[in-house]
Amino acid sequence: MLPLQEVVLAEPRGFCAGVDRAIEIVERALRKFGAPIYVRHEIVHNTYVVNDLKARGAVFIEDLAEVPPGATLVFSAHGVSRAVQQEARARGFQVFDATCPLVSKVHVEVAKLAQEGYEFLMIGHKGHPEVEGTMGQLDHGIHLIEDVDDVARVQPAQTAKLAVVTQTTLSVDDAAHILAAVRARFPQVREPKQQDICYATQNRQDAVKLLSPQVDVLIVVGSPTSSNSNRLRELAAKLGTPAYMVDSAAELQSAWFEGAARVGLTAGASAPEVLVQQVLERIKALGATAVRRMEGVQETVKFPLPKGLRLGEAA
Ligand code: 0CJ
Ligand code: F3S
Repeated sequence: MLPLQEVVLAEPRGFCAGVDRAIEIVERALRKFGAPIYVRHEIVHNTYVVNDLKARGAVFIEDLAEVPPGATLVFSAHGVSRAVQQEARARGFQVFDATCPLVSKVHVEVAKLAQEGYEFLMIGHKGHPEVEGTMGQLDHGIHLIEDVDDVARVQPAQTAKLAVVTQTTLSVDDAAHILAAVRARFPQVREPKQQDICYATQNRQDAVKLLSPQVDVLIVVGSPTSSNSNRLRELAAKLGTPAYMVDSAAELQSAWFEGAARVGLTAGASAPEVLVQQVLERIKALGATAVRRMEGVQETVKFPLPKGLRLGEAA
């Protein structure tokens, strides 16, 4: 059996521009207005990030009924429905919207096409907050598609004006497969000019595709609730590489590395680099001697902060 030798770090991995911005919004709100800052849903799906912000005075809630009058409220990176926006406005909260601009773009597209009379198919995972937020841009006329069977089952009221949108953090390959079934059944369907799956999801999956065949086991740092992190683990497994997702270094099991010479290491878009480094140290302690960074796309995307939280702005 080969001893553990090398850890190969995926590139890119970890935080995307939308996650950076969302966390910074909560941090700046805490600094500017003081605790408590209410956050609707986990700001991003990561246990470490959420616990860290909790310790600094963020209060995570699911229902706006839990927010007291006069509070400052942040919407999570995954976005919210119109109903949630309206309720927040009606109750007079000071709101900072940390919805990723790439999710907001999908919301705007849905609202615009709905005005033109379009009905929608949304490819996504049931119960995911992004899906609830995007579907919740409309009162009706948006149908959830989770798989190819749903494509066969869906019954739009009309098909002349039908558009398809997707969650931003899907498996690129699964989404393409479902989209092919949508096109086959509804050849006239209108598709986004640029796919709704975001650059960060695409890049992290591309990196895992390159890395998986080079390693004997792949570790993904990410929380169980994180869609994009789960997709990375799943992708490696589909490519035949044993893959495990961990929320922290403490979850690593030495048995996973038995007979493995090379370990791949990546992180979902919501998983902080500090956790990657802790996982790396643990794998080194198990015997890995070399660390290599794979070549990969350099991401330069950066999103502006919302008004009221920008540097140099008057209070
Ligand atoms: O939905 C998003 C705008 C992605 C946010 C970053 O990732 P995460 O793990 O919080 O969310 P997903 O479950 O959507 O991957
Ligand atoms: Fe936005 Fe994609 Fe990150 S939608 S929050 S850039 S995973």
